[in-house]
Amino acid sequence: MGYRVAVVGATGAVGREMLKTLAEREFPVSEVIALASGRSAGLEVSFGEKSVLKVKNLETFDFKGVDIGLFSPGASVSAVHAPRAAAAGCVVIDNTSQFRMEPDIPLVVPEVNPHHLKQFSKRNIIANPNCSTIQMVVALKPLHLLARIKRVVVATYQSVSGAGKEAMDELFNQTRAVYVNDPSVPEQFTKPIAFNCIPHIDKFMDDGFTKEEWKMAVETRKILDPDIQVVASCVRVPVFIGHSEAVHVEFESEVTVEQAWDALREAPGVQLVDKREDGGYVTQVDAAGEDSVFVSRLRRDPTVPHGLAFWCVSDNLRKGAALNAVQIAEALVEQGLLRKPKAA
Ligand code: 11C
Repeated sequence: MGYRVAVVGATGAVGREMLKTLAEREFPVSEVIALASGRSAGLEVSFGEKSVLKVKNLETFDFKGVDIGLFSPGASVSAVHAPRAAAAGCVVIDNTSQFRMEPDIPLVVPEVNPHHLKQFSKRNIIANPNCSTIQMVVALKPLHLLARIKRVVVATYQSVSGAGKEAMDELFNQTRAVYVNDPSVPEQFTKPIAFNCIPHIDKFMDDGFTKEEWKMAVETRKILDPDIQVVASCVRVPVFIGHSEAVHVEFESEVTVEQAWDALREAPGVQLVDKREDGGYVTQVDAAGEDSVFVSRLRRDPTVPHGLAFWCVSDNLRKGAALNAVQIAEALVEQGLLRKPKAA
């Protein structure tokens, strides 16, 4: 017995990671269908160690009989094809920003708000949050249970894989070009990304924040608590995989470092690595390919009445995207929210 699962955007960095994650976690499938734009139809993608899937054309694909659609094709494509799939009875788990803030669409991180999932039946669509939000709320949830969080100040250090495969190629090519003295013109980013940091992710909004910074604020409130204030500064750094965040939290009442350590040690999805010595913390290179949100450098913030500061790191393609989407599918199964699977 297993589910018919479609992966939409199967040739992209996240789509490939979705296929890998489904196989690694042995999600019960009877069939996996790889879908992408007409341009990519006919290409081959791997599903697990042994299977190769031929990519089909999303535009002409009929979703009738498909149980779950894991979508990561870009917001404008999801805007058209996710409702089409949902209307055909497929439960869509959408990794794009298209539906996240719609009130009747749940925005879910299974470690944080699995109880929101049951609202999905109104539209048949569940939204997967932005990668930088996901890792932060996984770390904040156990702390919020200790003493309510009032305000979060966060600075991010986000890898180029968040911007897709071409962006990863640009970092590689620009880095190489510096060594062979053959500089290339930036295409994916507004400034050179090799040996540089760019304080700009997603488009600018009227108030001077970028959309990535806005997403971290509004998504955190929708997932965790509508009363939490969040101010973010999002920065692209020359790292291939993994996002890091320096997070400063202000609580309503006192939380000691020891209480926070204990809560984080027990928290689902979190690994605490906080040795307060040289190398006793996690970096992006350590977190790439891993499933956890790693928390390090936890310390008291003495500049506010009840404050803590910490560093958190996660693989943005895994927990920040593909893994979270597959965990949502697993939670739907656990909560009995999907129709019964057909025999394989
Ligand atoms: C980045 N966080 O690192 C973005 C990628 O809203 O799903 C994910 C964008 C999104 O560029």
